[in-house]
Amino acid sequence: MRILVINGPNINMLGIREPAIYGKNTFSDLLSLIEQTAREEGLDVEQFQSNHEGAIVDRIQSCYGTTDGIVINPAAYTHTSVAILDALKAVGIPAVEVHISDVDKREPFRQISYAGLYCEKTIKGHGLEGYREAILYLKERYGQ
Ligand code: CA2
Repeated sequence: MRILVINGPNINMLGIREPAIYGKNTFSDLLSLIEQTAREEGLDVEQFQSNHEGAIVDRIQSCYGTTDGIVINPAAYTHTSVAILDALKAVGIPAVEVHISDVDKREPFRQISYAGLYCEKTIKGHGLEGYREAILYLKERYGQ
């Protein structure tokens, strides 16, 4: 099973500031956790991070016909990007939204999610572990 994990803007800065919200782990720790999950579960997992909305749209489009599931943390674009929502709808691939923090307990603007209107599940506030949960969910639901 082929899964793409997409991380949006500033996720590459994890661990540098705001540990009370996002924890002390770094982006490199996140990459390792996802690689380890892929190895343990026998999955083909690719990772992509970008600070640019159009690059994320391009990467989602490139999944068409090649990828079985998408795990996406669109970061700040969660709350603004109709383009990312439309790209997810266009490719029609099962997707799970992940947020490291519990966005429901933060500022009101973080409680709106455009990508979440497409994703069949949202995992929030479970820290980096949320990515593992999302991958396992896709494997259980769509893997053979
Ligand atoms: O909780 C999440 O995973 C978020 O998607 C993270 C985004 C935020 O804009 C969303 O509302 C919720 C932020 C990504 C990382 O931002 C950093 C900020 C300071 C230091 C390091 C990373």
